[in-house]
Amino acid sequence: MKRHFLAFALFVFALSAHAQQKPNIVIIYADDLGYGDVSCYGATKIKTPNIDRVAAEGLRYSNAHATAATCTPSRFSMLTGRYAWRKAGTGIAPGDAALLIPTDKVTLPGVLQRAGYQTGVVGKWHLGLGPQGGPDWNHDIKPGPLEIGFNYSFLIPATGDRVPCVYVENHRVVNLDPADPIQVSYGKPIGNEPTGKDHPELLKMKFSHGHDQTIVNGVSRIGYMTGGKTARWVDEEMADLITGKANAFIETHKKGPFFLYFSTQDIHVPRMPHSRFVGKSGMGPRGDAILQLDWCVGELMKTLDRLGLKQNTLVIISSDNGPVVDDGYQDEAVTKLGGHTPAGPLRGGKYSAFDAGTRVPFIVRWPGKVKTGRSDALLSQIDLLHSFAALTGQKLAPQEAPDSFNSLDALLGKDQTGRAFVVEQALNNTLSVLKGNWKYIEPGNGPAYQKLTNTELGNLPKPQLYDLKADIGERTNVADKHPEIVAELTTLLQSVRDK
Ligand code: NG6
Ligand code: CA
Repeated sequence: MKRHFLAFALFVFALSAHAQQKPNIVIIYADDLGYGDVSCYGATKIKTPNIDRVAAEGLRYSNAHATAATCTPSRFSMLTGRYAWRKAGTGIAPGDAALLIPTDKVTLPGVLQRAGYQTGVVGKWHLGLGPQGGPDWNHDIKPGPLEIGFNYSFLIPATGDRVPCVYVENHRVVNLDPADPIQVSYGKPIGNEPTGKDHPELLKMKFSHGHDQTIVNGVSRIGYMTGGKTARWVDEEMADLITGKANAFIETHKKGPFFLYFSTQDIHVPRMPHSRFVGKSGMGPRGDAILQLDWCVGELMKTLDRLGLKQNTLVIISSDNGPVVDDGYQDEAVTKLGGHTPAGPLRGGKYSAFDAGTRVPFIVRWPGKVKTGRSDALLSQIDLLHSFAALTGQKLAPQEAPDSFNSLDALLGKDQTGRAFVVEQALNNTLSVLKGNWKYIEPGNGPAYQKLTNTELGNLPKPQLYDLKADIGERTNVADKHPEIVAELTTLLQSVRDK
């Protein structure tokens, strides 16, 4: 009797072990979080204990890159495995853009869906929705995430600072009253609701540049909207709400395998964290939003722990682009910075061709499977697609996700070298290549400096070459001293372009 029970128990154990072979995958994707914005990357003026704990239990990468220095192209590249600059119209998307990702090509969630994963996206989307001409917010909004490989979506359609300020769950705006339909315009004003430009006295968060159109929740936004009153979000509740949706997704799919793309709005503008974080960082709303982001990470990790999923879940924490301090609202980010360096030792920031544009925190945790410590391997988020295909035993045809390489060994900490090179895309589409110690920025006529955000964009009419080993802050252009390296990297970049 006892023996039978033992055999049965072993059988059940083997079955469940088999069913759990494929790890769950959670990507926590912060918005505008800089290389120096968290304490495990050297920040001393702010503490991020939850992110630090994940890093301590996993691998912290020193040389991992978003594909671009702004949101839409970064996310497009990560989800499609194809450089956004190959496709026109993939720059920072207006809130009424049509879906930018083709529905007939391989995608990151699609690859995992094919491998039997339940796939969900919760949070910021910013990749357009609906057919050419943009979405009809009052009916089924598609194509969208569900048409490119996600089984579930709960979205901030564009960004926190763009209309429409409503959530979209699967194909529908949440809490929409059909008697009060939503209209959105990125051209002429529509409706008669107050704008920030005409009624600054109504604002609880004033704009510093741009962001002076329709006022929602006391904050003026980019774009005009009317209607949808019952559906409008409250920025201060956003983190709690989306964290709850993400936890619910994990709970629902705890049997696994599942893939969750949790795309937080923090720390993008408008920085309007919940009142329990207000004033807690001493750095104003930008710092408080970092604390809120850290809290979200903690909540998700608690859920994994509670459900016994920690061991079999691969967690990634990263950011879509580098940091910016004043991104359009008077939120004291500049005056209260207090010696904090959002980009760490790097030059530039969000929008920039300098390394702070794309080199971001990147942490991988998979207990027992991923080594712990620090990795200096060169990594690009565009490789997640191919790496996850490899992880789940799938082969991709050469034309599928053409720019995504299999970097699984680097991701798991088995390979300390990583990619041969990384291509970075800045605002204005200036491209750079990072290879070994060298960083090459192609010549361009874009502005060198963006005054409103105080960003060094890194554009120069002549080639730039930096020796990152000696000069991580890209201070000394050594292109004249090393014409052969400039030539090699120019050719390399051209070959990637021509591919
Ligand atoms: C810029 C916005 C900025 C931010 C950015 C997109 C103005 C003046 N600035 O155009 O606030 O929304 O777009 O950020 O409107 S991203 O992280 O989504 O790429
Ligand atoms: Ca961003």
